Amino acid sequence: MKAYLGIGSNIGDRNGFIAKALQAINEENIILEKSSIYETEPVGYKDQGKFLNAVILVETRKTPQQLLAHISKIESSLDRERIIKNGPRTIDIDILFFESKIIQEDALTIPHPRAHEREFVLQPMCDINKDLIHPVYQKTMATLLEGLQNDKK
Ligand code: PH2
Ligand code: MG
Ligand code: MG
Repeated sequence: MKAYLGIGSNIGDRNGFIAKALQAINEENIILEKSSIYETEPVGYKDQGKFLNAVILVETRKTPQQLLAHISKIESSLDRERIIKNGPRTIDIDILFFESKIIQEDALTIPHPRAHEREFVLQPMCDINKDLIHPVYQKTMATLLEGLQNDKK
């Protein structure tokens, strides 16, 4: 099964945390593609440092729930502490898309509920697969990104 994961870091050695996260993800899945790494302004809670953001495509034998458990374990092992919602973090790994599944559970929403409205997700998604269709909004990553950029004008 193929899944797209969003990765973010805005504390400490951000590139180092991303590198460690990729290494840990690759221990139990296969990383097929990596986007560029982008430096982005914090969205939401603004009083925090800039993020580095990237997206990867993985081939996994896990279920979405098993994949979530794996990435949560990696987040904990990289000193992630949840103090402020949407606040600073050493590493954040989010499941953005899992095949074209739509899942709504207490602990897991796929597609990621804000993926379609975040440039720091859509820009790196477009690096990997700009023609991927969002299973809920039925628009490609390129179209969604273009929409956001037009809204800003
Ligand atoms: N993640 C958030 C909230 N705000 N802003 C940027 N630029 N990048 C992120 O990864 C990010 C954010 C919650 O997960
Ligand atoms: Mg996130
Ligand atoms: Mg998260």
